[in-house]
Amino acid sequence: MGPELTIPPIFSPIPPAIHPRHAAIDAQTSAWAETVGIGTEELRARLVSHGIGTFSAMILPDGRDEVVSLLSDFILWLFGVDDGCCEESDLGHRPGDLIALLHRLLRIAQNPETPLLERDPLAVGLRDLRARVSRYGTHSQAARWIDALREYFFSVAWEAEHRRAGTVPGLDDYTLMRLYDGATTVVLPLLEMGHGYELQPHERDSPATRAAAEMASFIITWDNDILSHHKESRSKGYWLNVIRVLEHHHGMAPDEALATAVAQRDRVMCRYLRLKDDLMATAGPQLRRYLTSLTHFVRAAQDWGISSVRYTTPHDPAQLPTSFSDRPTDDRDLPLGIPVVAWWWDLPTLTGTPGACTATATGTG
Ligand code: 3E9
Ligand code: MG
Ligand code: MG
Ligand code: MG
Ligand code: MG
Ligand code: MG
Repeated sequence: MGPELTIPPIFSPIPPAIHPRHAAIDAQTSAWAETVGIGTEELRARLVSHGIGTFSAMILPDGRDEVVSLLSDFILWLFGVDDGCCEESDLGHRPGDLIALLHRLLRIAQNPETPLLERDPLAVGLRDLRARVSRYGTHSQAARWIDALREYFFSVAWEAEHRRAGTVPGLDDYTLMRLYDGATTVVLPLLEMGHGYELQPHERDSPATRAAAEMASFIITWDNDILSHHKESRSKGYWLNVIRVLEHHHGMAPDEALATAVAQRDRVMCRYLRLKDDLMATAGPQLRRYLTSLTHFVRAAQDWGISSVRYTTPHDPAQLPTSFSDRPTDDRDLPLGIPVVAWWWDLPTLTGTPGACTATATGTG
């Protein structure tokens, strides 16, 4: 257990938003988890107290009700995998066995009729999620959702090897792993489904859109590392977090590691907002909608991260902020010195004003 860190208000110029049916969606997700039987009773009781429906309602504040509900059940399911199979379980120390389970789950996502894991609650839940993805998305959106699950599973297997060996990856490897193991990319197809459109491949796969999505993943997962540090550093087992990586490999004291992580996410937030505004200027309606949803996703993780009992842990309170800052601690438009993401600064010159970090987030899509 490390020394207690006090987390300062983090920089977020993005306005908050929430779907009006958040309470009903949260209640439906609790009922879904119970019906499917996700996790042990103890884990399930914790998960249904975390306000995951509220989180989903913040990600898609004006999305279709059915898809906000689908997203909510899916995020609870993801925590069933991340907490139940990886971070709090023996399987999470056996990467080979974990990969076998995850492969079988992928087959179920692709072909739900496959006679595998027929009574396993995670498989039962995944079959239901897959049916709803097919109902609200196109075939290619379903295929991308499965591909994104594969990249999430691949990264948690890598993390499991570090857990087994008791090792801490360096910052570059950690960043690469974290772009996927925060399960941010599996949410992206649902952003489209939430508003009933399909982003054209030439828009989705353009380097600038890809960079925006990667930067959103970076901000969401760095924010999670900052806000979940208390929960994670007090957990009984192995834990991995950018603050731990910076302490371990860069010889930083905890408060120095925290300030460094905050500065990194502030710089990426500034870069993200400039890129988003730049893309918005020429984007068609679908890409505008997508970028607006990505931005809601970033803010949702912040609002949920400072308020969910998952992170505030009232029985042993975390020192979390209750508000946000309108000023970055570092607004330099320079690469972070993390090679795997240096390409974000190689995109064609942005037209936005450097340092204009107070850009708007909503009302544009
Ligand atoms: C997050 O990292 C793990 C994911 C499986 C959580 C599911 C969340 C999403 C799909 C949306 C992204 C939101 C985030 C990252 C908050 P980690 O550090 O294991 O999460 P924890 O809650 O344990 O800190
Ligand atoms: Mg919306
Ligand atoms: Mg995790
Ligand atoms: Mg976790
Ligand atoms: Mg965390
Ligand atoms: Mg939205």
